[in-house]
Amino acid sequence: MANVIVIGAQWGDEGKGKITDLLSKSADLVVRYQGGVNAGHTVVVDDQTFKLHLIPSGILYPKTECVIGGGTVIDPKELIGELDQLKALNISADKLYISETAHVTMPYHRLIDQAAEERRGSKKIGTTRRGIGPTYADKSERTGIRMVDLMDLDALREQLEWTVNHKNVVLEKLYDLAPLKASDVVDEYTAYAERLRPHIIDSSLHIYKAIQQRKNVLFEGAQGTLLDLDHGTYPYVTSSNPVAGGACIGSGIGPTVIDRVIGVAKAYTTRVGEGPFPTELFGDMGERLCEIGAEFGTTTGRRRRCGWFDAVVGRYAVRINGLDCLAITKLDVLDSLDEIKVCVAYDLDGERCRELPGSARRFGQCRPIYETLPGWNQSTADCRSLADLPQQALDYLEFLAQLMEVPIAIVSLGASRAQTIIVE
Ligand code: 2SA
Ligand code: MG
Repeated sequence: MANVIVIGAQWGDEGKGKITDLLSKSADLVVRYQGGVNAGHTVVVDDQTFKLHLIPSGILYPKTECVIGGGTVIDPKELIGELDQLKALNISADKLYISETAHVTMPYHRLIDQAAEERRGSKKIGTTRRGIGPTYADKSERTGIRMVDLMDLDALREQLEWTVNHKNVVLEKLYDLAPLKASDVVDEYTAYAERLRPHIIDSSLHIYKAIQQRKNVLFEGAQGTLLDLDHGTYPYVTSSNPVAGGACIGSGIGPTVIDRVIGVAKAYTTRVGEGPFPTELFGDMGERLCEIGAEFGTTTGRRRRCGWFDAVVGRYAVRINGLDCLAITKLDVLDSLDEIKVCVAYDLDGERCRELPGSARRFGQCRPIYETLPGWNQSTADCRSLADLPQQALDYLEFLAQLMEVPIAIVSLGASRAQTIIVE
């Protein structure tokens, strides 16, 4: 297993939760390195469904340590809610570690995210409205509050007096919202600080020591490559770096310790939120994929936009992340289709194009060029090896692997741990 990064190769919701859950079994440490409560992982274990946002799904294994790294943004209220959920199910969170350098989402971040989205009108990004962008903006502006600041209550009080007054100008003057009372925010976050204090550590050092002891570390990306702040479809992106490179920055480790990068992609494509999506299906077929695939956001319940597999996006993800192999998920969702399309290139102003244009507007003008493959019209839900799969499903997977020039190492055929093929 060694040190592995798992990333989303599309627009998020590729099924990383299930793949990291499978790999967590052999991991000593699972690390979240970016994002916040905008992420949502659904893990199904023995008929119990867990919906986690910040805590890595590795927490479900008793021996696995979980780290919420310095590149994440933490909404303490939500995190405590997740801790309570685990407690109610008798799952220990003793092995959950939180980086002291992670930034904290404050009440004004949520308010500003929501108000800014309203104001953007037709230019809205379709954020999860969880305050992610404003928390990262404060980090970049160097006015953010970090977990380590939350631990120093006297300094926190002083810092919040200033920050809340400053944000109140934005809330009142820019967005016509009621101001916040600094003392209320201090009281609320003081209580959170006490609850989270036992979990706060120097996580970069903790991970370093684990690697020195030859432990297996799994770095778990949230969202996906096309939502990356630097490499996604800007501005329709999140405010962090879900790509493999983000794992080093967001965990505080050097790139030489990474042994393997696995990309997770759905057998088709989904996107939640606004922004270009060349293979999006608007008619019955889109409805059908959404219905069969149960494509609704884990965090917001929003309906996900659905479309065919886009190999241009796939190849891009292979390049940007340096993928060693792919995990293809939700292949079973295609079981009942007569034929399946795969986008192999785009038509942009009459030219055949195999790379993503740099501007979202130009990307929106790309028309997919499809190749059509026959479907298999039978259930794959109970297949446990490649030999069990119908020939057309094998051909489909082979076609994807050829287009992306990386092997497919894992195929997932349903939500449960058993519905998985590990390609030998
Ligand atoms: P934000 O809130 O600032 O990160 O939103 C910016 C864009 O990033 C997209 N985004 C996501 N896309 C897919 N899945 C995400 N997580 C949840 C899930 C989403 C949900 O697992 O289902 O429940 O709605 C996620 N998080 C952020 C977002 O749609 C914007 O396009
Ligand atoms: Mg998700």
